[in-house]
Amino acid sequence: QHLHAAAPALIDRVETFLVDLPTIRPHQLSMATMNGQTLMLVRLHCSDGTVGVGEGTTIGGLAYGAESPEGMKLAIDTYFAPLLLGADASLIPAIMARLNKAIQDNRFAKCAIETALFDALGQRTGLPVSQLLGGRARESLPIAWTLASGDTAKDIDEAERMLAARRHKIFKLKIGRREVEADVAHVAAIKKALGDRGSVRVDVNMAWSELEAQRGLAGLVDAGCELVEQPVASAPALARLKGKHAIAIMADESLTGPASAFALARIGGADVFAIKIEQSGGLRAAQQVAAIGDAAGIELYGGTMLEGAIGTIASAHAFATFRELQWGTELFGPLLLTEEILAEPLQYQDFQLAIPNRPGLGIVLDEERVQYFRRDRKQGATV
Ligand code: MUC
Ligand code: MG
Repeated sequence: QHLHAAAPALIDRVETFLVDLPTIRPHQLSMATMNGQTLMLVRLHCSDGTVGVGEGTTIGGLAYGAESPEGMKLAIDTYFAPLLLGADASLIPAIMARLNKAIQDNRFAKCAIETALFDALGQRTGLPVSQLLGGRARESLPIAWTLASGDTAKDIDEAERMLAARRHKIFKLKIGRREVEADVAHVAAIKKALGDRGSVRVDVNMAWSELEAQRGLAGLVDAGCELVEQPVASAPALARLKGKHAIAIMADESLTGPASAFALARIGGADVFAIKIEQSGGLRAAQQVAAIGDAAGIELYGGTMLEGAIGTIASAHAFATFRELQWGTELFGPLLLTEEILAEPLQYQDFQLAIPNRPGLGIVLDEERVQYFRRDRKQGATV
């Protein structure tokens, strides 16, 4: 038999659509209350028969960032697709370089495309995405849960249920909507109820001024809270707050890819990086953010944009490759949704998420359910 290179797999078709799914309860964050989640799904159909899937998801429409699911779809259909069609689907760095040259920002949409390319390459080669990204440092990931019902007693009940089910023992509380003192009292009550059975962290989503943060951090230390995520918007203010109180400062919104990670590390703006594949601009960009954190002595946490199953498992493959993951992850997105869109649900057990070992992302969509929840299939749909 002659040795010859296989014909390249070309991208034949770029398919995008929106899927609307309800949440199990209202999810209250400082900038938005979510009653549902919209997933922007992209499928790249390649000439070798492989089809890669990727997800672009954000929080509360445009409340969290400049990209919305509808906007991602428009950007991919109009501007990304012409750059993708006919390209050799296996040459992922070349494709991403081409996109990055022609398209500014749009990091979430780029992440969805890169995810789909890696999924297809995994199917083509028989390897899981985590292997394609360099190999795993771990087979499963610790999963935090976010308490954000807006009610202290309900949050305590919910945490107790998660502990009893052995699903989560790390709890992230969403605060920043109310007065600082009211929020601190809420955190203290939850930590007191959980004791040593659960750890408590908070995410302020930039809602505090620097002065409010000074007060808030002191109160949170007394409440037994171990970490505060993005208490203020400004990176220099994060740097001024860091080290003043016995509580870890974690950057989230301030991290928008490798350059921002480097800038933040340089000014000493964080004890911990919350790394998100979408905010980083893709799976490999997220690995670069992690490497910058490692090099700077900054600890790591795997964050979520409350993605559905596809974005969640793509994140899991990337986080599996991180050398360090001192603070675990919060890849609980699919558990916040009432509807399963996979043929086989992701495996959450013993406080961990198992990372699939099958080729590509290692998941199979339940096509009927996906089609049922498509926005453009609903009666009277305009998008
Ligand atoms: C964020 O800001 O970290 C993650 C968990 C959650 O409930 O919301 C997010 C987004
Ligand atoms: Mg956050």
